[in-house]
Amino acid sequence: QSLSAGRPYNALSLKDHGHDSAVNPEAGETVSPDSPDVTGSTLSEHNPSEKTGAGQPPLGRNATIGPLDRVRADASGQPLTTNQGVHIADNQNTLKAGLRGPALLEDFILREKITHFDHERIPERIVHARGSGAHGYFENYAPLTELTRAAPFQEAGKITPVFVRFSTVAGERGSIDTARDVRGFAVKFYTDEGNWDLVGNNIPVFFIQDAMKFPDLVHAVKPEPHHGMPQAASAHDTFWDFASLSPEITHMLMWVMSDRAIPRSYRMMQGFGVHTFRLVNAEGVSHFVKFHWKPRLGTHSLVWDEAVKIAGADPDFHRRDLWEAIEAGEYPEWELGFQIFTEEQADQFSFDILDATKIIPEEVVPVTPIGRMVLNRNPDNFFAETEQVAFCTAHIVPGLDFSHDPLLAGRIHSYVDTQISRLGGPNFHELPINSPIAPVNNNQRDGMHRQAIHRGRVAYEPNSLGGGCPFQTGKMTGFVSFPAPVQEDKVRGKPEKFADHYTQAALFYNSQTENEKAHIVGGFRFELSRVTVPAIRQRMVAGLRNASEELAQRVAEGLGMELPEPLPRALPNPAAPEVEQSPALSLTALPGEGGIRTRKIALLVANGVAGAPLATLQTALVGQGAVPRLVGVRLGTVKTADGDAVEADASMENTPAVLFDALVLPDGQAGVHALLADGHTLEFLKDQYRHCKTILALGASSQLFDKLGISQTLPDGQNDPGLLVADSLDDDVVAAFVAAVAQHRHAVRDSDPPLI
Ligand code: HDE
Repeated sequence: QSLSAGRPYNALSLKDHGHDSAVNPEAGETVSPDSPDVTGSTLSEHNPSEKTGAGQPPLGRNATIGPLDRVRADASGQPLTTNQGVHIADNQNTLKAGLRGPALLEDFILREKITHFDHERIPERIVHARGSGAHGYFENYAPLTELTRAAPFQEAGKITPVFVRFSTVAGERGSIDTARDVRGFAVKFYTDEGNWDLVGNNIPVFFIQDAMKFPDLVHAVKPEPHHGMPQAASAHDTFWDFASLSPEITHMLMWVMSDRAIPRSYRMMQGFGVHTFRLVNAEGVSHFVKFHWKPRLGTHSLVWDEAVKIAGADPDFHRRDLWEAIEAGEYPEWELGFQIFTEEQADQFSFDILDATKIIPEEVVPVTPIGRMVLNRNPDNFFAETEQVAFCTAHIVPGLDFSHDPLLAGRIHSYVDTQISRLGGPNFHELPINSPIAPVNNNQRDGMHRQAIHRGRVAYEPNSLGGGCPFQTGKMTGFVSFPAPVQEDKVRGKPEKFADHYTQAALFYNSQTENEKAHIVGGFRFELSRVTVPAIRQRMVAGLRNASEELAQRVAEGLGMELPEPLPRALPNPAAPEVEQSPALSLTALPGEGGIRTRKIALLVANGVAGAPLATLQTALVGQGAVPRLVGVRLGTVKTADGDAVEADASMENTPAVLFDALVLPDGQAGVHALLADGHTLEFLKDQYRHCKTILALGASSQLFDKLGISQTLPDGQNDPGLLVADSLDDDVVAAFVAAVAQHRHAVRDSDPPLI
């Protein structure tokens, strides 16, 4: 059996995906017959968008494909023109008075090109500037007519197209993906009755309770204004100064110091609507709801040392992961769940459901599965789609409504407002990625960049000259606000339960595994160790004492400081919580479907390695949907011990260990020696080991373990289930390796400080 590059999904050539195939449906050409197709419809269905774009758009289910085709541009086979459509004869030289003479002002071709270039950039989002998007669809499981009249939930099997954007919050547009941060999880549903944006995060609570504090929070976490540092990081004085003076932040800090803030992949994180919303049925009956997205692949995270190293090795780590998975047909999937509860239940809870720093434990109100979301198409153009998409909490449809959460209220204003400067005026809804599938008819007119050409003399209502159109529809199809009764004094203040800042912070910490707790301690220690003003550190640890004495003690130890007196509590006697522990709050609660699909596995190679076992393993791993890569000392040909020639897919220098989920060390004495001669090898092995990943050593390569001083028996005497040693490769070894990789990481090896 000869060793080949297998079918690593990120090695799919552009050619495989039709970029350069210039398919011309007009000429009767079709695309490759093995395109992914979620409906089972055949590719003989004409779809002009096959002409352009990345990947192979699956037909049928993604209704945004058709509408967006009207604006898709494809220059294949076309002459170069100006913006006025004039063919350009020479795109190399400015028009000059003589070969060595001055450039001429009349050169409209040069001026148009440079002028357009000068204005290519738009303001980046004030928060969530860095993000990655994808198209897909939501499929509803069962009719929910008793709960809501919202279009996506009316029938079983109903498909609603979506566009999703994942993001970090604090970093600028060109910052790194693996910063410790909340991730945005924004979903635009193009429903039959208008666009609904569920603009959520991967963490179910927020830093603050009231929109009034948002600019303060963001100013504190963003790079400090005098010197513009640090980028994409909360580990600095101003953030922790604000945090230590804002006890309401305590619960959120537990989440952002946990591994939730460094996900392994966007495909492996949960999403949450955060606020309480309302579902309203056709009779006007309302229930409260909290929205949850649960990833099919389970929740998996990086570890901090790994996240830091990935930031250098591949700043686009999450963007690349999402893109490559979709290109390979490994469509990420989430299940949408509702926590549904009544006003009467809400009144009984120990916390306030209008307080975005509180969750409703799943043990108190279970999450009901509602439908699934699949992302099956990469955007054709990053700027046109991912950058110009404008999410807005005000975009809701009949059947949904807001609660009185004061954080949500500020958001309903902010998102429309911010697009006006970011996207250059009030017509951003006409940008193709933002325009609804539902028809838009109203009397709003003009403004910068208006696309629609409105016909007729009438732009007002009521009118008789336009036959009364467009007409208001009344309750049957129109949006009606839920008539929540309100009768109180105007006041600036908060309800009492909002002042319990610590009960749920404790609930979160106490619901984590020992390993997760240690990572939270490590998160606080790292961040606070970067704080230069000792008083801020003191105040922060003093606040943590109110959430968990154990946590405060461990953080204080880590910082080499005495435990300060606890901060005074705003609410000394909070209501007793419904639960003391919530297993659902641990990342281990959602292991996913198991298996190793899309996991990246490094097989180290050098001249003289035993080729046959690697080839067998490679085939087996590809069969399981994993992505094995041959990683060499250099790129180029490697000669195996049998004299076969194989090509390395990557080198240890260009693709270091942190970019892989698992490692295979090859057999073959000469090969192992060649690997040992390169210092990268031990570094590779050390990082894989330190980050608790699965390592399989075949035959002679177990010497590498000795060299690093690692052993299958851990210091506490336990066996390390992620460290596999085999004299030769057989089916049992392959099965044991696959099972170990499917564990994601081996927490028993984790130690603080690291063993190696
Ligand atoms: Fe946002 N937020 N936010 N936010 N937010 C924005 O809108 C804002 C909050 C979230 O991929 C901005 O279009 C205020 C909570 C996501 O394009 C801005 C408050 C949650 C995204 C804005 C919050 C979010 C944003 C910046 C407190 C989770 C990225 C650019 C009252 C439920 C969407 C933009 C995308 C973006 C305001 C708090 C999620 C400035 C005022 C809570 C996922 O309008």
